[in-house]
Amino acid sequence: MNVSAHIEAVYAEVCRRNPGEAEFHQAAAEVLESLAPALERHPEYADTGIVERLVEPERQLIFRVPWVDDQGAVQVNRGFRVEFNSALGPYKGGLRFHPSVNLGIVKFLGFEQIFKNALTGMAIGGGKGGADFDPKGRSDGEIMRFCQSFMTELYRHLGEHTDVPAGDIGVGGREIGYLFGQYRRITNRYESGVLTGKPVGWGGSHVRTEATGYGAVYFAQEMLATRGQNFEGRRVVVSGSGNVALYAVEKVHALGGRVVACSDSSGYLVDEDGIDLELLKQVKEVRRERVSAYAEAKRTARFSARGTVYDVACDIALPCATQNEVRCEDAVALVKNGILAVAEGANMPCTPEAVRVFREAGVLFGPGKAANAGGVATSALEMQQNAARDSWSFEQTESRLAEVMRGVHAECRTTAEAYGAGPEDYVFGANVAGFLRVARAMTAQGVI
Ligand code: NDP
Ligand code: 2IT
Repeated sequence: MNVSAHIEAVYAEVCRRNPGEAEFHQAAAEVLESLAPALERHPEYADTGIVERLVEPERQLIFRVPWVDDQGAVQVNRGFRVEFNSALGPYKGGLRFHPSVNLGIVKFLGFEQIFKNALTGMAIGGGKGGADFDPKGRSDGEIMRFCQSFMTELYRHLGEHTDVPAGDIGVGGREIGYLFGQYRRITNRYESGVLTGKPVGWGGSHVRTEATGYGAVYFAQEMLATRGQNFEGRRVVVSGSGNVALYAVEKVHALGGRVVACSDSSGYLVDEDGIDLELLKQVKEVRRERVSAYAEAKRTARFSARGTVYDVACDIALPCATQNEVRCEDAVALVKNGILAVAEGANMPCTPEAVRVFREAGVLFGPGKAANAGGVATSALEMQQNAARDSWSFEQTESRLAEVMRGVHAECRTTAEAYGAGPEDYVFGANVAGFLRVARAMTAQGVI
């Protein structure tokens, strides 16, 4: 079978075997479309079924999560952990708590994670998990009981050498704390490295909170530098206002750019003075309110529940909310307004049609598996510190993060060129570079 027919057959089988999992099909298609040149150069990977094995998770867990709410009513959620690939190290990837979570979403995230983690050059495999639990409006007590019930099932599948979760949408330091407490209680082990994203002071790493947002901005900075440009004086739009978005805003401002808009699922906020990060953190992190509360507190800002944040003209866009939030028409609007670069802080925020629009317009485009790799890379640094019972300074950790992001950026470009594309084809470069590293390890370890 020729290489293209082989890839098409694998994709057809992914769709047949995983019916209804649209996001997983999308993520698989995007990677598979890049692989022909790599498989032509390495027929041994085709011969040993590497691609067929890569698209099938090593293990998929689905479990009941019963808990009691503040009214005394029993609630039942569904928990997931997809342990996708452990050729390079223990399964590593976040947990997402959001009502939209289902098996297909966890699989798309877990699949992306394999290549992202490989790109960092660190010893981490790929996995992802979560639950269809909606944390919005829940009390601290409800969040704690939910996390305890979730971990009461999940703990048996985890371990610092087996599977190491972290946060994602709806899971931050508070949730990681409750999850860790329950793991410690059940196992009677202080196994620091079993979860990352722990608060600083009891095993957490400096910079992990900031890492994904900072990393995405570093990645954008590297892309801009190849064209002799930078953030200085640039108008920037960031979508979302959660963990990734907040620290993307912080780093853009530190580099002399001005973030004029951000959003949440209820609408978007424009502040031409530049987003006041202290106020935004107060609204989102302390009060856990909607971004509209920012506009109520600051007169120069306006909130809109209609349209999208991408209607706001900008030089650089950092989508940091969720999958498929940047549609074709958003990309067209951004291009019309003269956008230079897009770096995905979220996982798969741009639809394939939007990516095509950026590519055809010559916009620098950093795909999530490269641009947002700073979060998981810093998780791996947290694991290193835990294993050594050590704790590094903020500066030391941030310089390691910056080094990893420079490395990921360079790897995308050199691999893209080496496999016959232009150096600016970051999508192709990221997919091929991630694939090659995993494929090498899988081949060496035999058919398992
Ligand atoms: P948070 O829960 O901290 O924030 C999520 C933000 O995105 C919120 O502003 C939320 O708005 C918005 N959002 C979520 N779902 C939707 C939706 N369906 N429609 C519109 N807006 C939505 O999550 P993170 O910041 O951690 O994660 C953001 C993205 O970054 C995700 O794609 C995640 O997978 C990715 N990522 C996260 C990493 C991390 O280290 N945390 C690492 C790498 C990638 P609202 O509050 O209204 O729901
Ligand atoms: O998508 C991601 O890379 C994350 N949510 C972070 C994973 C991690 O293990 O730190």
